[in-house]
Amino acid sequence: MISEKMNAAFNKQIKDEMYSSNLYLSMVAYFERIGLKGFANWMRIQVQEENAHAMGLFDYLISRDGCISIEAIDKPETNWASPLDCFEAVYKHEQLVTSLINGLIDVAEQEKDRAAISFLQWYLKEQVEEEANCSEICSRLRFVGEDKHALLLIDQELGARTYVAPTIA
Ligand code: OFO
Repeated sequence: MISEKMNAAFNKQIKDEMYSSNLYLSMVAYFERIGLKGFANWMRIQVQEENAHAMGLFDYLISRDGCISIEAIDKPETNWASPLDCFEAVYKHEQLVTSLINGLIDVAEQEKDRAAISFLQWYLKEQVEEEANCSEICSRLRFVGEDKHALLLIDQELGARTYVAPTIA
């Protein structure tokens, strides 16, 4: 069993994770367009991670005998001025997601839903990692500036990222 308020908050977060997935898919297209395949690969993995985050919430809500409602997802941006501009948008978005997860935990606390509080700890820790990863890439992009050779080295490195399915518990 789950309270109506908690149920609604979970449904909203499922939608927000799916928005993240679509936003990053739009970024895959951007990086493919400008020929940075390694950056595109990094974003493709980000898409898979966001789908896993959405499904983690989806399956959790089912396990609590909740009621799933798939909400409409807003259209994401399609263009960015530069790889740095794009990664700054990722960083800003992940900060927003962190505040959404905190809000979800606030609801769980109001509802005295200790099981949900415990479940959401994984998402909280994941956000720390998400923010740290994109903050680091932003710093490196700022450091290389207009140096195209250095940009290609970063592209090569990001191209090596592989997907590891998260164990959400
Ligand atoms: Fe789901 O963590 Fe990024 O948004």
